[in-house]
Amino acid sequence: MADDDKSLSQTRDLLSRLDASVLRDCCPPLVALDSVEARLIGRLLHAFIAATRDDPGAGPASASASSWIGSYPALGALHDRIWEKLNTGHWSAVALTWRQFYALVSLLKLKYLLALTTRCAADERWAVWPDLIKICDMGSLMGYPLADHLLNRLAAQLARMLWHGPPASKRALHTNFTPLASRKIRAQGRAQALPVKQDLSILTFVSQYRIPARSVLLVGAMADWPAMTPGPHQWTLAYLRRVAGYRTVPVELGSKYTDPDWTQTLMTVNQFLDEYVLTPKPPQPRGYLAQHPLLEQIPELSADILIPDYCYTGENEDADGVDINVWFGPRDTISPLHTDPKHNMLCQVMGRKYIRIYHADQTPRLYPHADFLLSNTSRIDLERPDFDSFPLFKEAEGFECVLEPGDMVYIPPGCWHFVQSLSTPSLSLSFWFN
Ligand SMILES: O=C(O)CCC(=O)C(=O)O
Repeated sequence: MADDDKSLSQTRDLLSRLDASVLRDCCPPLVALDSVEARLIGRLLHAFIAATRDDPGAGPASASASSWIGSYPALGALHDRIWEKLNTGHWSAVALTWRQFYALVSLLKLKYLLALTTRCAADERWAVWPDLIKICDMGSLMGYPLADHLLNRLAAQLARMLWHGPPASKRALHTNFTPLASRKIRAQGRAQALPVKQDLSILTFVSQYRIPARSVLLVGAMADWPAMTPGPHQWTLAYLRRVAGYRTVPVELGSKYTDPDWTQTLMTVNQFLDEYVLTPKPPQPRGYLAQHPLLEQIPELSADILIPDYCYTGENEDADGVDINVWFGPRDTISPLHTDPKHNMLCQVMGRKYIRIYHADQTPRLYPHADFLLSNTSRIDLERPDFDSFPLFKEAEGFECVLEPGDMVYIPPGCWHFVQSLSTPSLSLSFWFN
């Protein structure tokens, strides 16, 4: 059996055996439901699973239970209904049950479509693969990690199969792309150079920077990362397309999160690269794949990086306590002046970034928003500071640095930072730790 066929049949086996375990995961919330509609949807899903369990390849039409629901359009209608629930009101108020349903319906759609692919010619089958990966990612991002992140694992497996599939399924990689530099640093106001260190020992880091909560730039600190080393795992756009191109990720749209027209959407990494990084078309808003745990979504990327030893100088004994997020985009993405509650090592993998730092003792000169949700964000727009409204800002003592590939900057908890990308592309990883 060819490798692809073997993976395909393993995927199908996995899916055909999942019903019991997924239902076990779902049953407690289904039983505990207080909404009539959710209970009804729960029953329909049970019926759908029962109807398709024995013979997924034949499709549900032949099954006896709930025959009216036994069709893909019916499953699609359920999917749309649940999607509507996920998009009504604030995300934090969406009941967990709807997210579990969404994950379950995504799994069922995948199972159904995969079963149908057995009847397709190979080229037709590959053509639907990106859609299958998208179903898994949407179910995983908007849904719930049912059955030990099964949807995410399936997405990874399907993406790998697609990459190793027929050449026609591989996208052309941009070879004629010229990196772009930013026209100017946008932050106004006085600042002095941030202290720079090389080969900083853990002891010195702790005594001179971590304990007194002072920021420092560590140059050349990522030299041993496979992601930074020429070779098969070096992070280039081509590599990211190969490993992550068909995966769906959240993208922020707008110049910065404090702007009223700022919003978020979901798209594949390939689409983000094509439309927002390589050839953005003004006046479309700037796109930023910001603060996303991409390494959790695509665990094979974790093998390409090393968690800085500095992250283990506090309560964290292992990688579990370190939150890793990716910040990827074109030049001139802006993260306005804000603080975070954890220690941070912000590491630059591709391109360059400008960082403005104000230590926590400068807070009275930085005018945090009064609104609780924005209380970690300054009211000062560093690109156009209004000195009349915020006169103390003139006295704020800031530091600045430019992160080059391979550099990392330590940002203590509560320390104000403003970040602007200076190149297309720019990719950083933040490591938040205790
Ligand atoms: O890189 C950025 O745009 C912002 C990074 C940041 O704010 C952080 O790592 O906490």
